[in-house]
Amino acid sequence: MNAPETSLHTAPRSDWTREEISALFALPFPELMFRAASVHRAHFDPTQVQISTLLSIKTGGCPEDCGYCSQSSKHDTGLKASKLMAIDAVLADAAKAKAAGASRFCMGAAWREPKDKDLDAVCAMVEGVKAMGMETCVTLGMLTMPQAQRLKGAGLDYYNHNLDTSPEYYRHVISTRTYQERLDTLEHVRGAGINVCCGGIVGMGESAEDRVGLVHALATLPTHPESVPINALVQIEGTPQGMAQPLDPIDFVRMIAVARIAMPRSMVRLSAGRETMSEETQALCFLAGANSIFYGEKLLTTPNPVAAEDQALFARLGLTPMPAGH
Ligand code: SAM
Ligand code: DTB
Ligand code: SF4
Repeated sequence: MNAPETSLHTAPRSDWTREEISALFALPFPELMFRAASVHRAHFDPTQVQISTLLSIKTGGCPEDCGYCSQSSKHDTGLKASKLMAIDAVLADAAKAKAAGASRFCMGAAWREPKDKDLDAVCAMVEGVKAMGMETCVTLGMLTMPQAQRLKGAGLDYYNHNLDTSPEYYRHVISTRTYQERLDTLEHVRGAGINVCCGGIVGMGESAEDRVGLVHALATLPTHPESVPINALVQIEGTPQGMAQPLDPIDFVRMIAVARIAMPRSMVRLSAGRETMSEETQALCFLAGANSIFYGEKLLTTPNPVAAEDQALFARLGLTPMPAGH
């Protein structure tokens, strides 16, 4: 089938078919890039990139078996598990991130789901970070509706919970939590009035059709996620995905471009994987419509480009950080 016309000023659609998404991936690269860049500038200033800093507030020892993850207790990755950080220590790190220029602070915990007692501390962290004038995001695993409502009450702006891959490929990557459970958590987050941050990972040995399936699953959610992180797999020794075939960088750029076209008003985040990505590939991702990155020398457990490197890249490309509140 031919790729659907790319309309610039219509409301975001949630009725995408797999065939339409597949036809976008199949476009000649210059045509795909032109369409993605046109959609991007119809909704955003293409020179602005939102910057978020990540902190792992509870590292390792996770009971889930996600095949890519350094923090699963099911894989022998040599990572040392630690308890939930103290509130003061988290706020001190948040202050450093703000001083370095981040407008959003994202806190991640290696839990299947938070215990209610843990949520007390996380709510205090959210309140503290918000009081500094930054947007807040947490990723804590599965969430019930009352838990989502508590986080909303603390002022949480975004909750990150990824679909990770297509519904078909999912069982090859994770066995301890179902796709439907992920969709249920997303519904609770949305129902509580928190912005949704939801995306996935590419480079896990999935087929081109699975990448179509992931974009389709995201773009047919009743409301598009406000933030869509596209992660390039960071290979972790000791995990089942540790030996996956690296992805062609052009295919990664295509993934960003198709996500941008399918979810025109969402922030598309060029997420994990930048440490080993060339600056030229990153530039193509920005041209394809990526307008958010993780900033600071560490993601959760793996390295990210240091701030000075990203500042130099922004200067080289004429990009500027997006102010908070977008
Ligand atoms: N435990 C929570 C959960 O899984 O919902 C939150 C933290 S988890 C590390 C957040 C997301 O990071 C995962 O869903 C996955 O998409 C991404 N991620 C984790 N390890 C990764 C890796 N090695 N490479 C790329 N992305 C990764
Ligand atoms: C997301 O989609 N990517 C971030 C964030 N959400 C929490 C995490 C990336 C983790 C990369 C591997 C690590 O550092 O452990
Ligand atoms: Fe646990 Fe999240 Fe890692 Fe899965 S991705 S093993 S849930 S920390």
